[in-house]
Amino acid sequence: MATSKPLQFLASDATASAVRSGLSSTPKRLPSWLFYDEAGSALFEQITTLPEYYLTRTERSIFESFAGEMLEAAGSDLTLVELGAGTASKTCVLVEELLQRQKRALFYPIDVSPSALQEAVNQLGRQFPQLRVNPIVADYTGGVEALNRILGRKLVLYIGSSIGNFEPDESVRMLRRIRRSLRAGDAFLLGADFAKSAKILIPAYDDAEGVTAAFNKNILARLNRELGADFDPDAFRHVALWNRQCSRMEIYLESLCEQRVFLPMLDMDVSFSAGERIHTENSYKYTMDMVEAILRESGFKLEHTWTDRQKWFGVHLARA
Ligand code: AVI
Repeated sequence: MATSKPLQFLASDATASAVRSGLSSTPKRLPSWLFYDEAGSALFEQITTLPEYYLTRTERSIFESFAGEMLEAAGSDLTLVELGAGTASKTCVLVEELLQRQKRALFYPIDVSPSALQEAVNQLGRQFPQLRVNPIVADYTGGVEALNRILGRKLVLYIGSSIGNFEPDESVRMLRRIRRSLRAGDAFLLGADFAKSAKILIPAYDDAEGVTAAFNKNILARLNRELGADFDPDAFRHVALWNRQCSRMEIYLESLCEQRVFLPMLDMDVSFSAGERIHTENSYKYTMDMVEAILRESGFKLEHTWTDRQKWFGVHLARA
């Protein structure tokens, strides 16, 4: 009898059903939230430091230039909450400015990755003794529910262009849920990447070092780890395309040959033809009209937008 390697982690029901439906549909797709297991979250942190990936450093520069104005506009006596915080590396700038305005502050970073949150706690705790950091391990759904239970006047951050990985209708649904969890006086900061030339966008999603390719292929390695699948990540290539009409970067894994993959935990065989793709991610690039539309449709009022000099990235302050 054939024995297979023991699984390192068991896939959740959500993972199993997303993989089953995504790999049996035409064209094949996998949801981008599958990127973020421990290995994927670490690879994403690496992406944020790449020279081609302008998003993180550009957004950070906006915080560095305008943190004072942002907090002035948000109001006094604030509790900071960050959805999808990761290691909260950009939030330091805002925290530093906040602690010049109030003696103490509370910060609730919310993320799916316990190790990223631990790093946020260590880093911020060391740097800011007057800051109390209360990490919450949760996905977006759980994170938005947690917002309801946080007391005091909140400044909720949803930065890093995370909104870009949702389809426009999903973004509106999510923003609506965030808006419903805010009370009078609370403010919301949204970070979104602006549409720009393909010459800048494509390398940002297909870097020379191949870190984004490894991040994309980690999805296959994850299915091997959690579902016992036998994907050969080297039999796929990373593809990044700019879809101007939909204003989004599209990320795929393209099969380099005709092949069959077995996923024992799903009792599923998946065939690929040479050149067939799995669509793993969209990353929407916003125009001001698009930002205004999603905020309006979700019941927010846009109060202010800060951008870098090249207008590559925008941070938007909105209220319920
Ligand atoms: C997390 N998110 C905002 C990233 C983005 O730019 O869409 C994920 C990413 N995908 C490839 N590179 C980075």
